[in-house]
Amino acid sequence: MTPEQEREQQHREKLASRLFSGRVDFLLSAPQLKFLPDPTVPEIAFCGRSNVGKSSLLNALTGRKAIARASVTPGRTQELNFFEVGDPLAFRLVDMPGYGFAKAPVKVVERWKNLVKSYLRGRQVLARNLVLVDSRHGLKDVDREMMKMLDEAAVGYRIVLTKTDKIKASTLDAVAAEVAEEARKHPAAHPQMHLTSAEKGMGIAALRAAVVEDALGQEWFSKG
Ligand SMILES: Nc1nc2c(ncn2[C@@H]2O[C@H](COP(=O)(O)OP(=O)(O)O)[C@@H](O)[C@H]2O)c(=O)[nH]1
Ligand SMILES: [Mg+2]
Repeated sequence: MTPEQEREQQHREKLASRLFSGRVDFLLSAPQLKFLPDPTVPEIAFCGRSNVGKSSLLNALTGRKAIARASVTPGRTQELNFFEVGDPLAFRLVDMPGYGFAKAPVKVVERWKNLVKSYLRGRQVLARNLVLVDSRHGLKDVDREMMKMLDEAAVGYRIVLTKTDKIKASTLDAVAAEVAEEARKHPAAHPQMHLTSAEKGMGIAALRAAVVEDALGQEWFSKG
């Protein structure tokens, strides 16, 4: 990045952080499509294997200690959880059910797939998906299956590596290169990957700016 681009990026991150530090509220949990909120604003959805760090990332992005967890009462983990950002409302974040949990009954997995597939295919306001991948493990088959589902639904997604504080920089570089290489073969994968740590804050400001850009467009940053 040139110094000029760096200043521009810092400006974008500052504006995005300001938006996230304003109103963020849990809206509702949708166990079925008929419970989705009216599609009045853009949506950014988050998905990943259970335990990948999805709740922690949502909390870090919004600067709240427990906004994501607040909705995860027992039985709520198989639903689409909606959060609203901005006053006036600017966009929504959608916490999708975690996948790849051990020993989930076939019926539960089927129900999850149907809900997620129809949401991905039918949701006009869905602007981008974030696919979270644990940086210690890299891509697993369930992640590949999710990426394929997104390719087929033609929903663009960014890959976000989580928990980067847990591994050595050299190992992280290797995993990131491997994941990026594989992502290049997926038509709907965004070329830019995000390396994050919800624990240490690494990559969080940049991801905020990316989420705001995906939801509201590049123009939003120059409206000041
Ligand atoms: N060291 C570290 N641990 C993390 C990070 N993000 C999540 N964790 C831990 O990983 C576990 C699962 O996180 P959680 O956000 O609940 O995952 P979820 O199931 O995907 O919502 C928890 O014990 C978190 O404290 C991170 O960035 N760094
Ligand atoms: Mg969670």
